[in-house]
Amino acid sequence: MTILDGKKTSEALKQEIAEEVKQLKAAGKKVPHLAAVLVGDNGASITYVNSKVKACEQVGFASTLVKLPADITEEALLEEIDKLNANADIDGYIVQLPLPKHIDEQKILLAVDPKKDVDGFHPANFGRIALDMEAFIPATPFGIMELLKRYEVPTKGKHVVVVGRSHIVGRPISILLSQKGAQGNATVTLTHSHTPNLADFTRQADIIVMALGIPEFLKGDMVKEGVTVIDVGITRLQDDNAPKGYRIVGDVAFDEVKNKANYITPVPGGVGPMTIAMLLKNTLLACKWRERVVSKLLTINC
Ligand code: BQF
Repeated sequence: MTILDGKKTSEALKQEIAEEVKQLKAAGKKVPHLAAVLVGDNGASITYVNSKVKACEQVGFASTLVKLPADITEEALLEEIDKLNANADIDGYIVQLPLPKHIDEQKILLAVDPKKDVDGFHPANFGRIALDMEAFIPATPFGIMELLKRYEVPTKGKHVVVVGRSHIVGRPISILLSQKGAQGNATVTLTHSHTPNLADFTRQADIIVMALGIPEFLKGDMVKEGVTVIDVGITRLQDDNAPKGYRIVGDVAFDEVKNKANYITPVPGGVGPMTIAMLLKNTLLACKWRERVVSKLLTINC
């Protein structure tokens, strides 16, 4: 059994990104600049945004945190989005989800310039992914693909069972794993809350991606010997003995499933840290792609 160590892998990735930033600087170019919009004071959201800003510092990116009150109107938030779209120094930005209930999330995500959409949540990016075009891939599925790549987990001809059809994880990862290419060429079954006898599917799977949000849902008797298990769950459970008053639990009963698994991601320290690293990767790409556009324009002007 091999643990797919997302913490270690994300550190290696960040090192590589930091190296590229040094080279950009040495060449007299601007460093990548990520902005994050945080609306309200949801505890988990604050934690996530803070780790993104910290990760920017680690690799030498510039970062901007736009903090907005929970009662901001949709109109005022859209104005902030417009400002970020127009700000030439910002290569990419994210709007931390979830947003307060009075705000239409879809409307906000549609307002993000797809070229700055480093979360890959704009329909233009989703469509481009589905059509095998260059695009921003949402950080969590992108991180899963990178983890599979670095550990050389075979996917070609394998049966992948994805559990959960969210726009951010389940849907996109099912597309990516079925695509042509090194980490693709899998046969993918996308399951969800209306799938009868889910265990009949998971027991057949060579690779299981759990993105359901139910703590320790996948038990030992629901998987076959030699399975690869990717756990995307991150439920916060109250734990008075833990330093923060809670502990993070995945969708997999790790201690049961690990005995049958060939490869398995832990929680914490699996997919989560990869998500942060791939957001940085997307921001670096945004910066490079913008550079490419600018140099094309210059060529025309000359
Ligand atoms: C780890 C997220 C649900 C809704 C909105 C490291 C993260 C999590 C876990 C993290 C997530 C989940 C993020 C670990 C960002 C992943 O060590 O296991 C990092 O920061 N994430 C988010 O920004 O918004 C979410 C999950």
